[in-house]
Amino acid sequence: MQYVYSICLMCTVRCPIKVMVKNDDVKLIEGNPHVAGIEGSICPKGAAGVNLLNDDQRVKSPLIRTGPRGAGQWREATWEEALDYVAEKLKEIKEKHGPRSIALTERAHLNSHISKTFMKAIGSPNYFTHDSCCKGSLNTAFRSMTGYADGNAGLDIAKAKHVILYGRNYFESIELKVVKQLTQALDNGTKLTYIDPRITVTATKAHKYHMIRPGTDLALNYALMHVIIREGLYDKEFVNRWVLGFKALQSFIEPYTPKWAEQETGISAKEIISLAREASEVKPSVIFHYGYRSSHYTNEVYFRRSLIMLNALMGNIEAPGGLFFKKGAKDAGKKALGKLVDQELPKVTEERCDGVGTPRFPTADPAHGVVQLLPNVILSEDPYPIKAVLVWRHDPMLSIPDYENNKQAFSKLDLLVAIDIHFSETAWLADVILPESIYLERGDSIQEANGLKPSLVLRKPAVTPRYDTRPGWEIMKELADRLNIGNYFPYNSLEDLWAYQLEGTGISIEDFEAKGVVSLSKDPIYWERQEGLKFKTPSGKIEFVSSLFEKNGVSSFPAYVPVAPPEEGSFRLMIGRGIAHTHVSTQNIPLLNELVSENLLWINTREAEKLGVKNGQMVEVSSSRGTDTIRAFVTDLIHPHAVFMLHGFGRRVPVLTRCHNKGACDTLLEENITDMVGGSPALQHVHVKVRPIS
Ligand SMILES: Nc1nc2c(c(=O)[nH]1)N[C@H]1C(S)=C(S)[C@@H](COP(=O)(O)OP(=O)(O)OC[C@H]3O[C@@H](n4cnc5c(=O)[nH]c(N)nc54)[C@H](O)[C@@H]3O)O[C@H]1N2
Ligand SMILES: Nc1nc2c(c(=O)[nH]1)N[C@H]1C(S)=C(S)[C@@H](COP(=O)(O)OP(=O)(O)OC[C@H]3O[C@@H](n4cnc5c(=O)[nH]c(N)nc54)[C@H](O)[C@@H]3O)O[C@H]1N2
Ligand code: SF4
Ligand SMILES: [Mo]
Repeated sequence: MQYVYSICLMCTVRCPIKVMVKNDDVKLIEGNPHVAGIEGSICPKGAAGVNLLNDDQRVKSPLIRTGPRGAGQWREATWEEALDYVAEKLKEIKEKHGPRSIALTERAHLNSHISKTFMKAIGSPNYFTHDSCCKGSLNTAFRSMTGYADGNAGLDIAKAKHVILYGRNYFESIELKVVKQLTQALDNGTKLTYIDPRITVTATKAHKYHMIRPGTDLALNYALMHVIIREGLYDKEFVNRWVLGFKALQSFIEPYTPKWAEQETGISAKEIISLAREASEVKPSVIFHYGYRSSHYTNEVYFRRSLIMLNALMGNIEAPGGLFFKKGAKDAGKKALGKLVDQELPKVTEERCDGVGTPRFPTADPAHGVVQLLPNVILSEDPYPIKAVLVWRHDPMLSIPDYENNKQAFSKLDLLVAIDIHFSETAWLADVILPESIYLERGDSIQEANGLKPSLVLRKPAVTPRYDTRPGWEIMKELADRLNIGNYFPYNSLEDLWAYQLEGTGISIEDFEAKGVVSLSKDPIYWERQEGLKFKTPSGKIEFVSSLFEKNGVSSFPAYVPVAPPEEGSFRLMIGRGIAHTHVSTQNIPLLNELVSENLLWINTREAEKLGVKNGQMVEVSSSRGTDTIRAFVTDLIHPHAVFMLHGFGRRVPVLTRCHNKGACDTLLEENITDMVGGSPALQHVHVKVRPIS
């Protein structure tokens, strides 16, 4: 028996793992016992990695399309053939339409420095990640107030005395380490308040639960701030020293009283006042959780900003039990890992096709783009044609709202390439599928795990590939060589790549041998709170009135506009994740499919009665974009204005036999509408009608 320390990739939380291997086969996957906060723990998806390894419905070799798009007609190709094919097509397209007509989109991952380098080297500005669809508006909220992206911030749940969660369903949409911290904190007396139009598992752990009317959390927050400021409950010293624009907030929230918010949210004024008081009592060790998924409504960015303001009013920045900024190698006095993208690379001068970072969309993050705008750019060719899209570890067909529109757009391309492990909906439509080896079969770039105690973590191969697959970093290098930009990829092996990253750090790859991680700091690193906070805004403060917004003519405090309640007989479609699955990745994995094989439509008991819908009955759900069928779950656990389903079901790809056509596809029903300040799609903007069908 042999043990290999690595990093899980059954979801992108990336927990450190310990893999038990015998005769080149994986016997068991556990959490890495040496990592504080993990200590051997694993979630159901992480444990099912063994099952993914041996899944015979994975993509087993490079495939080139031979029939119409999406018809499932492929020919197996050698790697040389498939890579040559892609490179030739890319050259042709670049020649004819310019490098900007090539886009790449990916779920940000450990090798993203490679894909960014690839795009810069070919001269295209059109690098996208999934970020906008997950939390673009949170990212913008953070950058507008602190100068940092949300990914640079963290929450010290372990030491908090009161945690307030707005639909952050930790106990189902998990982050293993935090679930453990929160469980421990609850045992130690931490208070939990949970706000969601739906009673989730997390709600059942809370001391207080509020069934808020969907889409009205911003009203709640304005009223909380109203009470906190009126009663002088905020941290005056912190606010005086570090906040820019407090006075503007003070006059802005004047009309937003608890009585007003009661009408809007359905939460009583008395409850709102007592939440404001209770939270303030334990400041600064109180957390108004600002996430996670923030692709809900068109005013999302202002809701996320209001959450950061609440934290600042509590003075919890860089305080134990509060909000902190993640520290990396440099903060620990060490050299950071080398990244390919830090090389001298050609300057890309073209504007992004989604307009991000230009006057057309100045506030969203050009480092990620706003990927849900891509389908309509492809269709309209405005501002210019996009002819080729490379997709790596991402399924935009399902992760961008409006499935039929996506299908039209991606079908219009001259070249669609998917680097995936499964037949994703995007891969199914592609010209070429380049199958990646799964995380247990490959190594990747070393991870910088930044936080209060930064560390480095290594993913390394536990076993050899089961099929004719390759690691993504090798696929990109092979493509780069064929496009004559191979000089920007100075590695020929995983060891070379690791050596490139580690150069000058004083750390060698052998240092990972014993525990799979290298710690960069023994003690937590905090900034000094009196004078040492390092906000990257022009003022050096937390900007309630944002320079980024004001200089682009965007208001920091627009008047509150309620989201429209559904008309009689319609419902707002809410979506989310469950404990057994990762987005759209795991529905066909046998063990996880056995746990949850279809999604259900949560519908309020009284509303179901009005429609004649019985528990367990099949219903038709329809929106302005499409229609699908699903089994009803009739329950008192959901607000009457909304229905809810898990994301990632109702799959169309027939060769995924275990999940094909099981449940309904949320993407098919959603409208592709964007928060044009923050950058997230308003995934829950859509209203649906429900009708019993059997
Ligand atoms: N309609 C709708 N859209 C959404 C959401 C929603 O709820 N509804 N949720 C949003 C959120 S929060 C997020 S984070 C995004 C997620 O969006 P995605 O990143 O698109 O979803 P995932 O399921 O994480 O993974 C996408 C693809 O990665 C592939 N994959 C898995 N492991 C590997 C690997 O090792 N290598 C390669 N090459 N491929 C791999 C999977 O097979 C899958 O096809 O979607 C967002 N979009
Ligand atoms: N098991 C599992 N865990 C995961 C993931 C996964 O795919 N599977 N993905 C990871 C990723 S990328 C992400 S982004 C996170 C997402 O983690 P969460 O942010 O916890 O996201 P969701 O599962 O989308 O849950 C959204 C919740 O918001 C509620 N909600 C809907 N509308 C409103 C509203 O108007 N107000 C309030 N207060 N609540 C509302 C819904 O009822 C639902 O319970 O999970 C991470 N963890
Ligand atoms: S939360 Fe589960 S699936 Fe995600 S990385 Fe951790 S162990 Fe793997
Ligand atoms: Mo996400």
